[in-house]
Amino acid sequence: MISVACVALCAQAGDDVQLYRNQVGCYPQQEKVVVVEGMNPSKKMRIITPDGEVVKAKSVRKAVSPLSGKTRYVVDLGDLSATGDYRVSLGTASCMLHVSKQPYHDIATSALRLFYLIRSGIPIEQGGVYNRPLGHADTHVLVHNSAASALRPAGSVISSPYGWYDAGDYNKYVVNSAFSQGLMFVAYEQQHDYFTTLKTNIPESGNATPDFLDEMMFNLKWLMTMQDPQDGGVYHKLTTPRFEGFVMPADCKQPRYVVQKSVTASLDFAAVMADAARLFEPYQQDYPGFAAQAAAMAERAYQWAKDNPTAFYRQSQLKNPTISTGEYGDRSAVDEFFWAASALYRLTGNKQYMEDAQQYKPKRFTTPTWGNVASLGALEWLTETIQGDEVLAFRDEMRKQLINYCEAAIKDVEISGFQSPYGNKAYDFGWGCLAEKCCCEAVLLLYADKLTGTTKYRRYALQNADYLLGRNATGHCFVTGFGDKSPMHPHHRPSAADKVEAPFPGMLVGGPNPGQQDKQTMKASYPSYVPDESYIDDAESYASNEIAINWNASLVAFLCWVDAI
Ligand SMILES: [Ca+2]
Ligand SMILES: [Ca+2]
Repeated sequence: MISVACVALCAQAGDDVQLYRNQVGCYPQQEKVVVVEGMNPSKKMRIITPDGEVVKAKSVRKAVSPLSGKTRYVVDLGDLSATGDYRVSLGTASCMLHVSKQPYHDIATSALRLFYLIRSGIPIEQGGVYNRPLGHADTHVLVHNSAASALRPAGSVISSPYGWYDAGDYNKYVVNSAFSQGLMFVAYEQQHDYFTTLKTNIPESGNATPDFLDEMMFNLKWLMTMQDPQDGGVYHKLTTPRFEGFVMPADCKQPRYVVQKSVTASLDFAAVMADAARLFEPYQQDYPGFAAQAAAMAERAYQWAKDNPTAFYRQSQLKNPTISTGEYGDRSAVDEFFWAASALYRLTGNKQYMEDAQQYKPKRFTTPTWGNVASLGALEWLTETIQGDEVLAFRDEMRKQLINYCEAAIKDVEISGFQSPYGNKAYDFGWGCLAEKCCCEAVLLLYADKLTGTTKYRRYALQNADYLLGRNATGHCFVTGFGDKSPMHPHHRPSAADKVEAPFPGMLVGGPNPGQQDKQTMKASYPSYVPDESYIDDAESYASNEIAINWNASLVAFLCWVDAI
């Protein structure tokens, strides 16, 4: 809810003409829309084609934002199917729209390559200006008293190297990294040919395994060390007691711990190891024995979760030392049980997993998040490789749920403020919304097309790309290193500490978040409380400008999929 005073102020601020458009680029056949603020563009907008021809816009529609009360105009530029740069001008404002055959290739590749740049426990030597020495070897990690077991009492030392740094910080969290991999595995399976040939210039680019899987393996190697070999339970995270300052990895000195085993970490681990066991099967040459080992680890972790179904991670109960880093807490493991049982059924065909999945299945399709992974479970059933009558019935149910979800998502596009499924409701905005809502919604739309053999939903998925890359109320392209107005100061420790002006490229920031949970600790103020404008490009803003592996995973799943089709 916004105040009357704000509406009046916002309405007056319209002297400047603003043009909002996708700053990265469009396909020749993609819908081309510019959103205008500050002037009615009817008859006054000029569009100059790459050949210098002046053409008229196809249509103009007025849209009043339910979030800010601002009046905007949604302009459909028309077909514009020739490749090249189109100049759009109105009053004193002008912008370029790039049309090309592979507009998303660079940004998609960069989003995936980001995972190389944030690898932990190795020196980065193929990162150009982002090269850095080894930090966080994690060969001397302490077992916290909350995680103690007979063979690993409190204070024992284990080795738990590699994996990706989670987000703006330097810790490694099982829940989030397993979720991130699960989400990217969905895209990998559905666009297999694309991913198997994609090169990302990483140390493993010369081997016989797709670079995508090599990158996944870098995190899987770490994940495997997070299972207690004695009982199969999985530590919730590997962490310092407190967040480090804004320093480089090599300068971090706090001790690192593994903490309490949790039901959610164990189940997410089980699901992603089951998926990995399947997906790495053909790549024994580079990773001998991995598939069998991952399958066995997955089943043990699942059994531990069945034996400890209420072992939720409770950070506030941890003492000596207390732990104050990201909690990734959860109150329901029903969705995690569903994902893990589904993935394990797919891997093993064991009826017990089918029965468990039936017990835990969701009633409707939801956008996947680290705390609610039910849809990752549903997608396990939607692949064509699972056979059998019982499976087909299950599959049909999940398919209906997905289509219902997609129909609801696209319902109001033709009256929306930015011509997109995402971004029209206040609840579209919150911590991590650009990933958890905008990108993940688009992935599900693309999935529905693939599943039903149509191209109906593709248009809407691309509209979310337009939103993400500049056609939104802030005018930002929300991926670092791309577009002409993108975040320069993400909440990301190495980007802030490395003395390189530009942040790591290919990072998706959290985005507009009216919750502003960080405002008390920031020197700067947010420009607005309006949900779709509550964003600030400030390194202190962890609530709107942080980066995270699950967010980049959704960007990879989305943009690589788009690039593939
Ligand atoms: Ca490779
Ligand atoms: Ca959950």
